[in-house]
Amino acid sequence: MTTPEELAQQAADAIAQRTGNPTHDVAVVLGSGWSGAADAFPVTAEVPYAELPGFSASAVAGHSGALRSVRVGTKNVMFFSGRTHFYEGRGVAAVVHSVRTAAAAGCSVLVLTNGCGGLNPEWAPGTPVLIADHLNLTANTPLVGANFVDLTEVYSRRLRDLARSIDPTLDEGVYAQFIGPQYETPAEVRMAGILGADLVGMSTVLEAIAAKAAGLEVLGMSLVTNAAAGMTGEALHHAEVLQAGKDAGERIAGLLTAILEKL
Ligand code: 8IG
Repeated sequence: MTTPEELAQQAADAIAQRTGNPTHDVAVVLGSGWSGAADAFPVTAEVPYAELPGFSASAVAGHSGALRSVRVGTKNVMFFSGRTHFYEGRGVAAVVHSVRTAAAAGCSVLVLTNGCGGLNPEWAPGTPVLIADHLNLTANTPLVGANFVDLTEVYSRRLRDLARSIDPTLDEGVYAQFIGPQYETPAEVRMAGILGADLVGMSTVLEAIAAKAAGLEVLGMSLVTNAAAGMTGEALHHAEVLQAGKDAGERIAGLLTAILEKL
C-alpha cells in the first residue's frame, strides 16, 4: 500500500523533474477568484494535474487544474490552480494531497486562498479577509492515528502581519469549513456566527490542518464573494460568485503578488 506521504513524495519528484527545480520554497493554492496572481510572474513550467501522481482534474467551473512553477525573486513558487474539494467524495487524503506534495517538494510556507461567504455586513463582495483561525465543521480530519498536532496558531501571525504591512486595511476573521456542496441555510449561517465564524466556505480548514501537521507555516486568505445565505435576503448563485471573483481579481492578485515578493 502506498501511504499518502509516499504518494506526495512521488508527486514532488515528478514536479522536480518536470520543472527542473529540485526544490520549491513556497506553495500557493488558488481558490475561486484568486487565479490572476499566478500570471504576474515568469513561468518556469506548467504541469496538468492529470500528469502528476495522486492529482485529478477538477470538475468545478472556474478552477483550471494544473500546477504552475514560477520564479518570484530568488524563490521557486508552486501554484496549485484548482483544488480537490471534500464534496467531490474522493476522501480527505485527496483533499490535502496538494499540501503534502508542497511539503515533500521542500516548501516551508503555504498560502491557502479561497472564495467564501461573509457574515460581516461591512464586507462587500470582493473584499479580501485574512483568516485568523478556523472552525472545522466537516466532522473529519486528514490526520490518522495518535497525531496530536498543536493548532494554537494555524494561521501564522507573522504572515498576517506581513500581509497587513502591504495592505493595512485588511480585516481578519474566523473561517468555518462546511462540507458543501450546497450553500448554507440562513439558520446554518446564524449557527456558524454564534459559534464564532465570520466566513463560511467549503475548503481550506482540512488543508490547513494537514499543513500544520507537515510543519508548514500557513497564510490563509479569503475573498468574500457573497454575503452568506440569509444576510441580505438575496439568493446565492455560483455565476455571481465567479463574477465577484473576476471583479476583485486585480486587487487581490496585486495583494498576493506583493506578499509573495516580501516572503
Ligand atoms: I465562493 O456562501 C463561496 N463558497 N459554504 N458558503 C460556502 N461556501 C462558499 C460560499 C458560501 N461562497
